Amino acid sequence: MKILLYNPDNGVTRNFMPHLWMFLLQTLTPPEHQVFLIDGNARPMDEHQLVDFIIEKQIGLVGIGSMTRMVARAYRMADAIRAAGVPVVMGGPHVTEVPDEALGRDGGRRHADAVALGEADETWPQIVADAVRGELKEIYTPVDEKGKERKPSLQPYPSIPWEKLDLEQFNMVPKLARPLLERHANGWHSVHLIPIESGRGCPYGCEFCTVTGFFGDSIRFRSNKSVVDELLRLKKHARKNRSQVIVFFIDDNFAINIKRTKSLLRDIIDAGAQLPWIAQISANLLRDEELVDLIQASHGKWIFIGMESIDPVNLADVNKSFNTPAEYSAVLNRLARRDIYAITSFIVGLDNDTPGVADRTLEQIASWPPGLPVFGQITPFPSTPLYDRLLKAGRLTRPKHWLEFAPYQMANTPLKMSIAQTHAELDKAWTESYSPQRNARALEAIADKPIKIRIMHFAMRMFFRGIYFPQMTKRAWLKLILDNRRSIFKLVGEGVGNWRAARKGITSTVPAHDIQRA
Ligand code: B12
Ligand code: SF4
Repeated sequence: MKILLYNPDNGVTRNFMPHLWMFLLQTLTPPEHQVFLIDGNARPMDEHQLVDFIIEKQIGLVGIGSMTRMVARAYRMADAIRAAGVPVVMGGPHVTEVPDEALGRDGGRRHADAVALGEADETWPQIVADAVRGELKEIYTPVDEKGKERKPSLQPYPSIPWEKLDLEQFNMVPKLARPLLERHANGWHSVHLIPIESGRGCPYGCEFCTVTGFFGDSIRFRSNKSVVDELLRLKKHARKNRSQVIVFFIDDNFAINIKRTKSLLRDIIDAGAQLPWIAQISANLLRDEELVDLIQASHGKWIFIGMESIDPVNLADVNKSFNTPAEYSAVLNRLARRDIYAITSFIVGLDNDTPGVADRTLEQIASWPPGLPVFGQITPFPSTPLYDRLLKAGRLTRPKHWLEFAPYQMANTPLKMSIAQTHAELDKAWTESYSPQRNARALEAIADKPIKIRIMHFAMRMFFRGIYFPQMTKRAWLKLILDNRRSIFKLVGEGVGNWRAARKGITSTVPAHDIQRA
C-alpha cells in the first residue's frame, strides 16, 4: 500500500525543522509499504493540490498529525481527502485530547476514519495492517494485554535513516544567501536542524501544559548508545555533504534526570559525537555547574528555558513555582560564561499580569546576557488543568479557539487587564525585543566573543523575529536587512578583515575592533 503522512503548515513560519513524528512513523512502517511525506511548511499545498497528489500516487491511506493550532487546517485537508474516497487516520496531541471532535461524535462533522490516541509507535503497524484489509477501527489506543494504557519504552528505538532522506527542503538558509555562502563560508550554505528525542515525559505538570497528560509522568529514555549512534551518523553525513547539522533534542525537559543527562553527555563527548545542539531545560536544573560544563563540552549552544513570567505569583498560579525569577540572571550568566545562550520563553496574560508587564519583563531581560526572548499569550489547550479551570470560571471567550485559529489572540479573559491590553503588551514585547537597536545592543554585549558566535547570534535574532513578524517574502527579508544594516556592515566588515588576514597568513582570534583599538 502507498501511504501519505501529512503535516499541515502552521501559517507562521516555514520549513525550519522536520516534524519527528513523520520520520518516526515512516521508519516504523513495515517495509512492504511505500511511505510519502509532505510537510506543508516545506511544501505548501491547498486541498485540491493535496488530493491531486494522492490520486496521482494512488495513495491508499493518509495519516495526518497536528498540534491544536493547526487542527482546523488539518480537518479541512482530511475532509477533502475523505471526499475523494481515501481513508484518513489522525494522530498527535490535539486528537488525543479531543478525539470525539475528529470522529464527529460531538455533533460536528466527522473528519477522520480513525484516530490514534497517544504515542503511536506500537499502534501504527497495526493501523497499517487494518487499513490494508479495509478494516480500520475508529480508535487506536496503546494498551497492554490487560487493557491498561502502555507507553513505549524507547528501548530499543528505531534508527531513523536521516542520511538517506532528502532534507534539502528543510535547509534553513534563505535561498538568496546560499550561493554567496557556498563560495565563502565552508558548509554554511546548507544548515539543517534535526529533531532527536533522547527521552519522553515530564512529571512537573505545569497547569497550561499538555505534556504531562500526554506522555505521562513516567519518564522514559533511549539508551545512550542509540542517541550517540544517531549523532555519529548525522555528523558523518554533514561532513560528507559539506553541510551543517544542528541537533534539537526535543525532550520536554532534557535534564529532567540530571544523572542520566550527564551520563549521555559524557558518552557523546567520549565518542566524539558532538554536533552543535539546542535543548529545552528548566531553569531549576541549570544550577548544576557540572551539568553546564558538560553541556558546553558536548557542544550545547542554545537552551530553551520556559521562564513564563518574572512574577512568582503568576508562576504559583500555573503550578510552576519550581521556577525562581530571582535566579534567572545567575542561570543565564552561568550559561553565557560558557558561550551558551538562552531562548527565554514568556507567557503574557497570566492572572497576575497588569498593564506594563511587557516593560517590566523587557527591563529584566535587558539586565541579562543577550538571548532570544519569545512571548506567547496564555493559551488554554484542551484537556489541560488550565482549560478546566477557566471553563469552570466562565472565562473562556473562545472555548473552541482552535476551530477559529488566529495567531496571538487570547481565548480567555485575563484577570487584571483586558484582552486588548494583553495583545498590546504582547506586541510591545516582540517589537522592542527585536528592534534594530536591541539587536545592535545584543551584539555589543558580546563584543568580546569570537565573530563566529556573534554572527550566529545575529542570524538567530533575525530568524526568531520571524516567529511574530512574518518574514515569508524576499521583500520582508530585504527590509529586515536594511533596518539592521549597521549591525550587518559591522559584522561583514570584521569578517572580511579576518578573512583577508587569514589569507595573508596572519591568524587572528582577536575581534577586528580590538585590532583597531590596539
Ligand atoms: C519540537 C516541538 C516544537 C517545534 C515544532 C517544529 C517541529 N518541526 O517539530 C517548535 C519548537 C517550533 C514548537 C513550537 C510550538 N509548540 Co511545540 N512542541 C515540540 C515538542 C517539544 C516535541 C514534538 C515532537 O516531535 N515530539 C516527539 C514525537 C515523537 O511525538 P509526537 O509529535 O507527539 O508524535 C507521536 C504521537 O503524537 C503520534 N502521532 C503524532 N502525529 C501523528 C499522526 C498520525 C497519523 C498518527 C497515527 C500518530 C501520530 O505518534 C508519534 C509517536 O508516538 C512537543 C512536546 C512533545 N514532547 O511532543 C511540543 C508541543 C507539540 N508544542 C506545543 C505548542 C503549544 C507549541 C507552540 C504553540 C508554543 C507557542 N506558544 O508558541 C509552538 C507552535 C509552533 C508553530 N508555529 O506551529 C504543544 C502542543 C499542544 C497542543 N495540544 O497542540 C506541545 C505538545 C508541548 C506542550 N507544552 O504542551 N514545538
Ligand atoms: S516543565 Fe515544561 S514540559 Fe514539563 S510540565 Fe512544565 S511546561 Fe510542560
